[in-house]
Amino acid sequence: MRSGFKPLLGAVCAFPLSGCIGWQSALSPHGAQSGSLLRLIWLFVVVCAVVWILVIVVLAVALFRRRPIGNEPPLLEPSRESRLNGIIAAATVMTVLVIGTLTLVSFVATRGLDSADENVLTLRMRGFQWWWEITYLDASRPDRIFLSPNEIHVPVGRPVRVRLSADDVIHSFWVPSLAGKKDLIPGRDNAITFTATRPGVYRGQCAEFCGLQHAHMAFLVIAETPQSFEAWRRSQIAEAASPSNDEEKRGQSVFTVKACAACHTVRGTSASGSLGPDLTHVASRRYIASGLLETTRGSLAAWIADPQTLKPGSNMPSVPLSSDELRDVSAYMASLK
Ligand code: HEC
Ligand SMILES: [Cu+2]
Repeated sequence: MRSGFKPLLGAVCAFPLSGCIGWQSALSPHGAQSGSLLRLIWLFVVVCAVVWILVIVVLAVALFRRRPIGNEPPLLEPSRESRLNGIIAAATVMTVLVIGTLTLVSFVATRGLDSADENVLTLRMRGFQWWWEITYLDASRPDRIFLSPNEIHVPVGRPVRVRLSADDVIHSFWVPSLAGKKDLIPGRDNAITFTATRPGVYRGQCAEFCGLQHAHMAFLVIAETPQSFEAWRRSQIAEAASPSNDEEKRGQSVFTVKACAACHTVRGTSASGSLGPDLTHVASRRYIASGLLETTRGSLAAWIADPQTLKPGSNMPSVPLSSDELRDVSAYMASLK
């Protein structure tokens, strides 16, 4: 092989394959539903490839065996005519059979996607421009209901049913490694069910163009063992940590006195706004602003100082703060584990 060709070949092969791995890929399923969708995709690919090859072969044979066009009008050959009619009829039957079977198989496969037993964990997810409000419901214990914006934790092996709704525009729930896609439509309730089969962190993304920051509308699904899920749930149900030093104390009062409290809730304080994400445990989440920035004290300060530069058009305004206030309020935010 000539030098230069090998790396080129490698690059060409690696490019399409790079989409097949990682935390957001329909081609590496980690859930029951995404597994059956992948089998469906492969069935379609194989059947369609076989049909395509057959069509091309027949076309090539016809081209190679074509007879020269003479000046005479073509003769009518009854035996040849009836043979051709037979072939056309067989091809028609085959086409109907293939399309009918594929339709039936995809109907059965997609219908099975939404089945769940009584052990199901139910969440409510609302799409907003441009973040996700996620509520962990508990019908028998309202005191165990809590919010976890942009981050879903689920126990491995247990079906999760997500009730989907939207208030502004249409969004779409999509975690390719775990499940298919389902739209969140204003005025209409949808639901999707998925079961993670392996622990891991999977990325979800809004899959319906919903405005300026559509690309920055991601969320995480963290699948973990039932024990660590329960531990996480307990920590999320708890009220916010109290400030442990003077800086955090000052930060808390900046938060409750300034406009922040009008839009955000921190359970255990007087802040109870609901226009923005619940911040009771904001520092326990891996990302802020729907996957835009990893959660650190620095990124929290950058976000609070100028959300409109980091995420232009987002529904959080820049609230004027002195540099001391900014330092204190970000220390407080970073303490909300
Ligand atoms: C007018 C309502 C409003 C006000 C006032 C407001 N915010 Fe926000 N905030 C939002 C919205 C909406 C988002 C989600 C933005 C996005 O991701 O697109 C947000 C996001 C955040 C986040 C990231 C949370 C996450 O989990 O992604 C933090 C932290 C935050 N705000 C802190 C503050 C602080 C501190 C103040 C006061 C200085 C404040 N906010 C004032 C509406 C507001
Ligand atoms: Cu969206």
